[in-house]
Amino acid sequence: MRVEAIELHRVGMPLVRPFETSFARETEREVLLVRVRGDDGAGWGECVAGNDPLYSSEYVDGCARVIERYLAPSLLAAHDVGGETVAELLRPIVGHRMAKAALEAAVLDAELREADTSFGEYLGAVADWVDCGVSVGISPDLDTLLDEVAGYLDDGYLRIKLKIKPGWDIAPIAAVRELIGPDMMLQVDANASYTVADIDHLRRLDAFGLLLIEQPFVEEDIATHVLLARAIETPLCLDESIVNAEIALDAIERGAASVINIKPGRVGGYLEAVRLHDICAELEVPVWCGGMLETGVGRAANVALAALPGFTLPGDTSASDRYYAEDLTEPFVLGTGVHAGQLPVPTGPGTGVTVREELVREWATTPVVVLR
Ligand code: OSB
Ligand code: MG
Repeated sequence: MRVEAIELHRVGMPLVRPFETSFARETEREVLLVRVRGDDGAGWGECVAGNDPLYSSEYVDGCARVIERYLAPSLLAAHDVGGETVAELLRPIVGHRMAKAALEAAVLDAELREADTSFGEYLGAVADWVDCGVSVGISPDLDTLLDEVAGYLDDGYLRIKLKIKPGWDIAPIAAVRELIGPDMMLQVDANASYTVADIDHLRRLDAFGLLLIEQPFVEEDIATHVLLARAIETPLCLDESIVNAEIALDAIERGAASVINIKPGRVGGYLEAVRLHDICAELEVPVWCGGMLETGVGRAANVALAALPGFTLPGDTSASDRYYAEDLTEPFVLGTGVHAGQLPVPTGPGTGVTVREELVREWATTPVVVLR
């Protein structure tokens, strides 16, 4: 299609409860949505960058700026843009994967709506429902943590992920394991907050029957992950380090990770996420779909991705109400009965959800930017 305009919308979304990690305590997300208008239809994409560059180098203002100054002009200048050519058109601009991913998602959404095809069908989904886990932030104290986890068990989540950091690890993990019993899937995410000096300490996590430990060390430090992987029984999973499919292949071959968290924003888009999935499937490395506190716009596409066959572990694809009192699309609600703890894969064209444009307008934090 020919891209006629690219709109940047910024929306303030208060979280239902503060979300604390080793790197930040967030009470509100400022969501950057991009809308691509083409000669045959329009589509939406969500940029998953955080408010500040604390999880990775990208952040909302930076993404808006790089789209305005570099990425949108490249798409607007191209005669023909398709979901499958966005990454190639934007390749000269180094990095900025979350910004690129949002544009690619919007172009795909526009194209797929026009073709009457869902994201799931297009990406290769093989399931109608996906298993969901929930990512639980660092709490002020153990009682508050246990209350929150108990609520998620009642909701039906199939797996609990605890955020950990030095000083908040053994005690919360032990308490939650005690609460949920030995069989419930439990994993932890350190968001790069440990160092090589913590290897002996981290070996103690083997006592808790964890599914995996996610990203204990900094993004660039594959070597220390290899050391830890050799020292513990618990599988290691990488998140921040995995910025494309080749890096994942390298990390797996070096023995730094035996599980991969796939986040489309972090790797530059849904198509790179599928390549990463395919490589892992070939190597029989289990993958799961990560999350970045997405609204329904990003969640819809994530749930479709999580329905690919290699996604054998529950994702951080939680229901809308885990994050937001009101979502920007129709809400994602966990199923019941045989579908307890699962979300349905949207079946409508494109992402299959409708953006509530009146909410996007009402909750806007800045005027809309229209690039032509
Ligand atoms: O490390 O997986 C992470 C949220 C924001 C940034 C990084 C991470 C997270 C989460 C929450 O763990 C995932 C979600 O529920 O969307
Ligand atoms: Mg993580």
